[in-house]
Amino acid sequence: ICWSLENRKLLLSKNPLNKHIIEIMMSKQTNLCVAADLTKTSEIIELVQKIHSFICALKLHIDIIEDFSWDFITSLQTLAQEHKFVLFEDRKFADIGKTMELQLNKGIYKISSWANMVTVHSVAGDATISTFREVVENQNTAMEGCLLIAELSTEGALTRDFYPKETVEFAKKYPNFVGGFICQKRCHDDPSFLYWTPGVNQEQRGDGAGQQWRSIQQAVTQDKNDIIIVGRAITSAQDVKAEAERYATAGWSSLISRSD
Ligand code: UP6
Repeated sequence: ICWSLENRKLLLSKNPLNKHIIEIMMSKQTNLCVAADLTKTSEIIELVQKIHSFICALKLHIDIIEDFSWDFITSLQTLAQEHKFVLFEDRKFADIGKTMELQLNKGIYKISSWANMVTVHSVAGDATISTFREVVENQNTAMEGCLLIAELSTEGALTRDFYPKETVEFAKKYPNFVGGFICQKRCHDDPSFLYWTPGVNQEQRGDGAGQQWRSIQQAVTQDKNDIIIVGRAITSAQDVKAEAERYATAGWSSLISRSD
């Protein structure tokens, strides 16, 4: 098995999301996804204007925004197009297929119309992935793929024992639609998936509310994840741009110096 990005790009032709992401990662030399957990659209746009050169993906929780508007989505799409990053809605779908379809397509946010990728819990079984596939195949959508949540970063999470392994089995059935996993440790031995990891902070180890953070070195070199998802370590920094650059540089050098 060869884990170099060049090799993985060749494996990914069937998976539009991963092809897109790996191209961005290689051309911008970054494996940083920033979690923009801010509640005002102007704060998110300002953040993106500072960090766009350092990210391959911008992760949102659209339902925490207090002044959502379609102008905001249009601005994000323009920035994403111009500066090359994907729009990632971390909705963590976890319901029956029909409800998931409605949550993807309807409501205020019409997620499937603008998000390039979303997260899906495997807890409801693989019907949710088959729903995701139907939406991508049958509708006019921005979505290129989804990530399955194999393992959560929180203390006491129930995503252990058989859970990551069974999640991987679901993903293997839909390799064109599942780009990879949200995990703490690389959860499968297949380089055609990408392994995304939250719970990264160079200075702090926890937020006092269950979140568990570890260093980039731990997340990428030891735990063998590919893409680091970083929120507050960057968004709460004094100098957001400098911090994004620091995380991107450290993340990328850990990734490219890893041989497996
Ligand atoms: N996230 C986790 N852990 C998971 C899955 N997702 O923290 O297992 C998400 C959170 C948040 C981001 O919803 O948006 O990643 C982490 O932010 P932080 O770096 O500020 O802790």
